[in-house]
Amino acid sequence: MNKISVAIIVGSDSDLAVIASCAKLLDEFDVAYSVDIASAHRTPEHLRKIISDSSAAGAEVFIAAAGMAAALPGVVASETTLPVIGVPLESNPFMGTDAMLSMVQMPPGIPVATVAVGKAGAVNAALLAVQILAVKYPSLRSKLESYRSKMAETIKEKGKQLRELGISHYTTRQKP
Ligand code: RP5
Repeated sequence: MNKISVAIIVGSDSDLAVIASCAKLLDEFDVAYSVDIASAHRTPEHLRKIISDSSAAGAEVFIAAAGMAAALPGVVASETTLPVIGVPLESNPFMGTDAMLSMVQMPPGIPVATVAVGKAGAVNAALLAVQILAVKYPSLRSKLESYRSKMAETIKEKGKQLRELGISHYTTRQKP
């Protein structure tokens, strides 16, 4: 997978810090990606060009992250038949609920796979993109399996460390 497999688009440079978790995870899976800034409302023509250039460059999945009245993933989805994952980002005063509803409430016919708000969503967007690509690239399936095994091991290890410290769930709950 040397060509661009995932095209990440953010609505503003102010979104880049959160989406860094997504890019980092794609790096871990050795999945190639591009990152562009384009806004559905502020730069609609530029956005259309990025969608078209990314598709021509070999993008197979789009990840679109935006906050506020986040039309970005929906507009991307309206311009391509490739899968589009939407990451709603937090902003005041609605803490990402505004962006989430803009993404999840797409009209029938133009779906956006909306993930969690913020950093959790950025991580899950990368994993979902890898899972979509794994249908075509079997080598990614074993990487996903080892990612999950490592995650489970890390959680079990944390529980073990708690027990070694003599702290159990029960005693933690008894504290005021
Ligand atoms: C959205 O508006 C962007 O995705 C960003 O989350 C939000 C605020 O953008 P800036 O004013 O920080 O550029 O379009």
